Amino acid sequence: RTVMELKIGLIGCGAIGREHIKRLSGKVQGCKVVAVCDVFEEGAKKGAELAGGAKVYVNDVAGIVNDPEVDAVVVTTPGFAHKEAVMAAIKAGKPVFTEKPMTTTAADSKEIVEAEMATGKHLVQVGFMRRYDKGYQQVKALLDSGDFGKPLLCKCTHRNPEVGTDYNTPMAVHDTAIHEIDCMHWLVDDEWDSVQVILGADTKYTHPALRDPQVMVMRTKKGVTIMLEVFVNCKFGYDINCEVVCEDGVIHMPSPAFPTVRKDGNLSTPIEQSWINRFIDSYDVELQNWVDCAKKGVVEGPTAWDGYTANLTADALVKSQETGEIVKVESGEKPAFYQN
Ligand code: NAI
Ligand code: ISE
Repeated sequence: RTVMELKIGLIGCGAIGREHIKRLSGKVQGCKVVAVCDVFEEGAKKGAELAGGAKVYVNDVAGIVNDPEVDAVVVTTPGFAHKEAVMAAIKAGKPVFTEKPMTTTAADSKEIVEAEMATGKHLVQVGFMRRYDKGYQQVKALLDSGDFGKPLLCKCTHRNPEVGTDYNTPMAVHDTAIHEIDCMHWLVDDEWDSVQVILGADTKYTHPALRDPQVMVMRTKKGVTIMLEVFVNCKFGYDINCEVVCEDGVIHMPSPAFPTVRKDGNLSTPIEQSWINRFIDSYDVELQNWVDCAKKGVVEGPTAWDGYTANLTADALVKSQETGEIVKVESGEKPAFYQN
């Protein structure tokens, strides 16, 4: 049947869940959030209110996914809870958008890939929204033009002002660096070959369960080297940078601009403070595209295979956090089902 207005059930009414409810009830066209779910009733009620009234499910993933009023599912629970909701949506044959990471391990993500392939339908999209960011897209267009020759190495920073006390060393990989794991291999159009984590001096703002900052060195099969600084208690802002060094020049990613001001003897420019604003346009474009595609029964954005290979790379980085050694990434052949 043709779905005129995509009726969405959203699971996980926390920080990004609420942001997505607002955009799916405002900027994004052709959809409506008809049901929400959270483990906490209060959170679910708040989500329902932001949707302008929606059915409330409390701690009932199967209930919301199988609600006949729900055409498609959005998963914004923490990473460890994504698998249950995504698997339930696949079982129900409904399109599902899950925030990153698809799951927290490659083994779990492989189960999702196999379950989706068994249905013969493309149902899963992963929230790697950087592919929709104007800055990354401009860098990619320049790289693809061939005017800069081949990319040789990339220097990236992924800095957050601070994180909660439950954020630990492996989360620097599967919660944070997972964005570069997906985005940088898409940008240079190559697969990961090996990775290494270098740990050194820790900031006084961290705690024993979190090594911070971390340097991640990732190499693609063609030998492009990505040097990524992950620093999640940098204190000064949300600071995402990407520079690609090529044979015939260097490309620096633009970020949304702030005015430079002269005041009180200082010349200054503010730094972004949160992912909410830094990637605000990307989330809008990403979800509009997902809604349009879900109605047609197709997936144009990052697939379950992208989610799985990101997890494989993340697992290798976590292993290197423990040993300091270079770890190989063995992703295997992309199944025909996921070839464009
Ligand atoms: P959060 O902790 O603020 O919210 C998670 C919500 O899910 C909470 O309300 C919690 O009660 C609920 N929840 C937990 N388990 C549940 C279950 N089994 N069923 C129903 N509800 C459940 O977390 P946040 O920051 O909103 O992150 C959520 C997800 O979004 C994570 O996977 C995170 O990595 C991702 N994220 C992505 C961003 C991006 O830039 N693409 C930015 C921020 C988060
Ligand atoms: C968060 O979950 C996100 O996805 C943000 O984009 C990232 O910068 C942050 O480190 C994560 O915790």
